[in-house]
Amino acid sequence: MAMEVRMSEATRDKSAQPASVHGRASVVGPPNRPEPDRVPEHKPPSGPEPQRVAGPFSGLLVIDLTHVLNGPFGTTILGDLGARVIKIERPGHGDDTRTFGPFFMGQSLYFSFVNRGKESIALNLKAEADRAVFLNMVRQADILTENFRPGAMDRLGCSFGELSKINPRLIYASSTGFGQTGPLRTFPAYDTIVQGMSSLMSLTGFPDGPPTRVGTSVSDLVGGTFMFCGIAAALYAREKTGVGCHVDVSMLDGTFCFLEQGLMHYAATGKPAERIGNRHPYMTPFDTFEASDRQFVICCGNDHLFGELCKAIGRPELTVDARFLTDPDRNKNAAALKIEMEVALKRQPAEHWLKVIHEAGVPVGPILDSAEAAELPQIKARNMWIEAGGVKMPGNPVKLSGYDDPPVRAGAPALDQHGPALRAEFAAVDSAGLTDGFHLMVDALKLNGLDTMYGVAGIPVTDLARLAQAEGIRYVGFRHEQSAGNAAAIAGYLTRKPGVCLTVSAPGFLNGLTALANATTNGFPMIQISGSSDRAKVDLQRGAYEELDQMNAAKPFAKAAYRVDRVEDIGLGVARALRTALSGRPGGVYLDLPGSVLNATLDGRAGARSLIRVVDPEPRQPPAPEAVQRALDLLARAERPLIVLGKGAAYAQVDAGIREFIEKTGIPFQPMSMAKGLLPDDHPQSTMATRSYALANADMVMLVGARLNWLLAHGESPPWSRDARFVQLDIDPTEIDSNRAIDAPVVGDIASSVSALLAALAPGQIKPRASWVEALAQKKRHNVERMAQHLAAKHTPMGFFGALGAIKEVLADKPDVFVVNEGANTLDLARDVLEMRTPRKRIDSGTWGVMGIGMGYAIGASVVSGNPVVAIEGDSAFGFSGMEIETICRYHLPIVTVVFNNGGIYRGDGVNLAGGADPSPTTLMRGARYDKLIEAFGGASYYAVDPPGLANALSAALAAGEPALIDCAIDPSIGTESGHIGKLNPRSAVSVGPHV
Ligand code: TZD
Ligand code: MG
Repeated sequence: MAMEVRMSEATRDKSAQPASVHGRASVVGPPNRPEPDRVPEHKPPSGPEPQRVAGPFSGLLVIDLTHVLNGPFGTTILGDLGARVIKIERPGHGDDTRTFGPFFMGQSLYFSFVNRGKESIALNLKAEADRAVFLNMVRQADILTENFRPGAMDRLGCSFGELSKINPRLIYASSTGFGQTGPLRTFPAYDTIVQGMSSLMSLTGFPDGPPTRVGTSVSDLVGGTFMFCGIAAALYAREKTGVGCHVDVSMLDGTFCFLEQGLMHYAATGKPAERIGNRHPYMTPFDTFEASDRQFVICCGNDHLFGELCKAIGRPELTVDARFLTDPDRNKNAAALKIEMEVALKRQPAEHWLKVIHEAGVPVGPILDSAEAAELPQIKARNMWIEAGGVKMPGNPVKLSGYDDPPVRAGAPALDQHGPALRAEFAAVDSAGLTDGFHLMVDALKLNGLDTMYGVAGIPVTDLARLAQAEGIRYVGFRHEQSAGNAAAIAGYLTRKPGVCLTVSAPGFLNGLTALANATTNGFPMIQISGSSDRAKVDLQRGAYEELDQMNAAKPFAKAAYRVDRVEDIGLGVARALRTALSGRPGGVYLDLPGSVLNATLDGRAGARSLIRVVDPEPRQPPAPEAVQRALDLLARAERPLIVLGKGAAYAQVDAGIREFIEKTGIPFQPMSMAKGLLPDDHPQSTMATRSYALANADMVMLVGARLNWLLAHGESPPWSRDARFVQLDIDPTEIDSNRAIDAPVVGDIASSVSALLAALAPGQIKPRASWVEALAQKKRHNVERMAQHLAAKHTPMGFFGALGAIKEVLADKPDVFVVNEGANTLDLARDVLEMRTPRKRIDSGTWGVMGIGMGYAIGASVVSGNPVVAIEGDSAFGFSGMEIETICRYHLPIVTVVFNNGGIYRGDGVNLAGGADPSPTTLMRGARYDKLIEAFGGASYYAVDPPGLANALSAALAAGEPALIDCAIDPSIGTESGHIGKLNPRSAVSVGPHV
């Protein structure tokens, strides 16, 4: 360490220096001029002001009601990092610190140091006109900060609760002396009070001296610092929840958690720690030492360094002195050691020792005064002594790569300097205090945390989409409503928050309806909001533009369909849609919004009052205790039990509980397609590789969020054993006995049911026979070996197994990748081959076996998670939503679409039985190159003809993290008609001709 700083005795007399001129790099710190009573007028520097610096928080608006030190310190960091900070001050007087010294160039440096770069407006929040400006600011703000005593903001009608009604995304940060709760909440606090009360003062100073305040207002500053941290955390949370929260930090909490060894000592011994001056409590020598001219610091953390130090100062014999052999010895004899060391140290000046000890590799440093610290080259090199508004002050301590950290910043504002401009900017836009259906719809969605919309714009919802985006809702625009609806549906499945799909009237509505119906069938929560035409014309069938009685058309296809007929009912409509979509078995809800309701106006206050924040939209529904007992009793009697996990179990997000029940009981489990990964596919209890044997031989089956529909052969024999008995966990009582007698129904939400089962389960109560477990294991080994042979096939043209083997390998170490899957052979074989390791990462054609979900699901999954997605698509399946490739490219989503191109539905070699020129009904374009499609939109294209080529393409595409499409040439002659469900495919017994 080249200690370049000169340690002059004092800069204390430098106040005689003339004040330097604004703008020159040589500006030196403030002269400590005694000030008369008069408060000098704050003069902002003339000339062009430096602009606000771009930073990670650029675009954020902060309404800063904090004053004095702790809050302003925190909001200055927000401003330094790019946020726009508007400081609201009392008219006439402004922030108290405007009158605090020291003054320089007419500015209070106390004020300027913690208010640089902010805008100032003087507002009286009790005056109607000022209040309107303030509330308009709040409507647009991201963050509000205040450091009044708890209760003061409530009295102004500006509590977190009140303000979040008009802006649910508002992050409201309160930094106070003692916090918003507890007996001292309303006590006045200043830094020294908190330093005293926190015990910081009792720990500061020398044992023989009095308790001492730390040399700066650390308790104040720590409050501001934690307020900044809280705001940053709340911003991150808001990204996920769409709503703001109340950040509550206090000076006492912040200081208390800084006490470090003071509290460790108390925790270890029950006695308070004592002041020990500059010494370290557990390391010696670690202290200040006297050289011939001044004190300096040595920090010696271990015995080795102590040896080096003794050598360097010419006292090697100290290392063998019994009093100083080890750190604990030296701790005990710290005073004696200090005397011994100083005998040597006092012979030379500090500068000498700094060099010599540093060269010996022992940490050492000078004790600088503030003038010397400010002039440290290190401080300069880090832009920590900057110029703002013509005065020198500390810079921004938070450096981020990729963002400028300029040495000259905008200065602190004069009181109300920006008042006129801000009043104009935030003049009551809705001067009549009006709102309308568009705004209320957006507010209602935001209030309930619905932060993303998937849709296609047009009459009459264009402005709704536009406004939603302007107000912070993420709008993802699609090419077809069905895909938008599918994206909303899968977002609902993954987040347990209904996905919102926005459609235009009649045709757009109908396009979206297929997705709504599919979501309902699958139990995914979603809300389709559709604009609709003039009711008066529709109801008399007068031929309105896009005329359709949408609400009634939607009813059979949705869990519920509602229409909002009056603008003041928008809040109610959203609340009903949200609760219906989420509660009980989740599903799709239709909400009809006539254009006339969207542009109807309403008094702003009445509008705000009409909104509903839905409380507990998905209430727990615990099962009856006797039902739980009955289920456990039955399972205890089983010899060959089997648990079947459905996507209801995956949706519940109680992964740990389900795993615990399965592992505690040792029952083998069979995951349904979308439940794969709930426990990893390579879990020893998984029967994934031996499904038919497990189904045929189980004597007791426990269904968890899985229905006995066609996907489980209606519970019939075969494939099930005729004698098997069933336990069923489901939230919907009408699901019980739907196909076969259920011996032990457990009706309740999956989370509550699983925890009730776990709570009532006695150790060892349930135990599958060893012979059952062994038989399954043996079958599994056999099938896994057989599968490995299929997968190793590397011939050209590729078969399904060869291609899937390549994909399996690439995905093996990427458990976070979503796998979207549709097709017939492509679906059935990929389900069997691709192993899933984490919950809810496989999403596919689901209950209906529907084609066309691919791109919508991929986009929805990517938007809500940010994770990469691999969509494995049959060539026919891909065609249903292929145009959304453009959407993927437009939003730069990390989605890799792999088209299994076998030239047709099931296979590519179908024959026209009439012998004509037309291709057969199952034939698609031979030699089509789907990879060329994505080139039109700037995505990455790959063409793979063999498994190694496919593996390379997929690895490269995933590594790039960009939209990509891989056309994967599959042998056209190897697919099976209808994949694994050929028996559901009726075939003419009469017609003749070759069947593939
Ligand atoms: N339309 C819709 C909406 N869903 C469907 N399931 C079908 C039609 C019928 N269908 C299937 O059940 S699978 C399939 C269709 C058209 C396509 C199979 O061909 P593919 O897959 O290319 O996607 P493979 O790998 O060639 O079998
Ligand atoms: Mg195909």
